[in-house]
Amino acid sequence: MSLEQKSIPWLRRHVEAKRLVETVTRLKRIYVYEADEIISVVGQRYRRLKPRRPGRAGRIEFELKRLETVYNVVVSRLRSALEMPTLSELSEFHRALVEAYIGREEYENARRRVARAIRLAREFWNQYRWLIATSETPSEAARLRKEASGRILSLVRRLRKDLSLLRRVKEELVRTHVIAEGFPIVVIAGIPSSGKSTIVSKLSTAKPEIAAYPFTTKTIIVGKVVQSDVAYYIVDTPGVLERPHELLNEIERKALAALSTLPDIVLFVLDPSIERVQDVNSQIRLLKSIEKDIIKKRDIKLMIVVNKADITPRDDIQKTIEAVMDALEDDTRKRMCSEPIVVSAATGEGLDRLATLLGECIKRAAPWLYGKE
Ligand SMILES: Nc1nc2c(ncn2[C@@H]2O[C@H](COP(=O)(O)OP(=O)(O)O)[C@@H](O)[C@H]2O)c(=O)[nH]1
Ligand SMILES: [Mg+2]
Repeated sequence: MSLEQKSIPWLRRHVEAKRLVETVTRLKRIYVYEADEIISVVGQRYRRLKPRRPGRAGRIEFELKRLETVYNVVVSRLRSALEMPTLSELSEFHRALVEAYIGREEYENARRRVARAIRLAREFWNQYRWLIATSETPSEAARLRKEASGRILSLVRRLRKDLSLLRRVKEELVRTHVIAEGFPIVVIAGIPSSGKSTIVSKLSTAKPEIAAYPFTTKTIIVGKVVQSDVAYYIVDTPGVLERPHELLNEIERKALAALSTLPDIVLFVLDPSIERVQDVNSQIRLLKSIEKDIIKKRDIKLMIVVNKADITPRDDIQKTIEAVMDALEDDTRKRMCSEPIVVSAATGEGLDRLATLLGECIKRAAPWLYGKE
């Protein structure tokens, strides 16, 4: 990492954003074949082949051609799977997603096994083509060709899991193309049912699934917000609860990956209403863990929203704000976009103001796009 990247956090994020864009562009050009697809392509090509010359030499040449076809199809398809980037080539977010999705080791091992299969296929081809070329009879050549094809295809069959894992990772990472335009990113956080998805849907183009029960955000939903002079993404996440990392499910782990690597601003939603699924103290604890692990570590901004003003007494709202502000460190208070904003995502109260303040804060958080103040 260069000196600038170390000393200027926003520059580091800018570099990360570029990396993310590049990876997605690259991934879009890669096709990862599943084992069965490779085997079926081999079959098709095989059937099209016809002997070109009569006689013994022609038959032997034909067997050689058949094996060469198997080898070429297999190796070219496996090579295209190997175009998947290594972990170190990925952006921090993509690495965290791979980790959340299948694990780093599993990913690297899958790539390694594909590389090994390519080497072995090449060895078989080199060894058997010589044997076939020098065989005494056409039937001997046919037997050798069968044996060699069998061995090469069995390499492919043994890669069944690895290839489908690489394919899944590719598809998963390509889906992040929505944020791969390099605009700044607001990640929304808060306990389940605090109104995160409702806020995302009101502020942006995204249509998140909104329901009266927790855990409805089945995947990470990204909305784009375009205001007169600023554009950014707002990323909805399922409630990342105060649970140890090992106990999080896949979607929660992905949410955590997004939350810990993407944001320029964290928009934290509090629910002080009677409907809240966790009390205000637990919500503050969640905010404190985000303060420690994300806001401070990544040197980013924080916006606090108190939602459900339509069903919460003014008094409770005020007390919640005081408790939250008390709990935050001085340094974090300085990082806040503004004072906490009181809104009702349901009625729309306060949302225009929230949008305006977020837009202004984005400009400060992303000087590479909007210039320094
Ligand atoms: N009364 C009221 N209900 C709200 C408000 N915002 C969200 N809700 C409701 O709270 C529930 C959970 O909202 P949702 O956006 O799915 O929460 P999430 O789990 O944080 O994404 C839904 O039934 C929403 O309709 C609000 O401002 N006032
Ligand atoms: Mg939701």
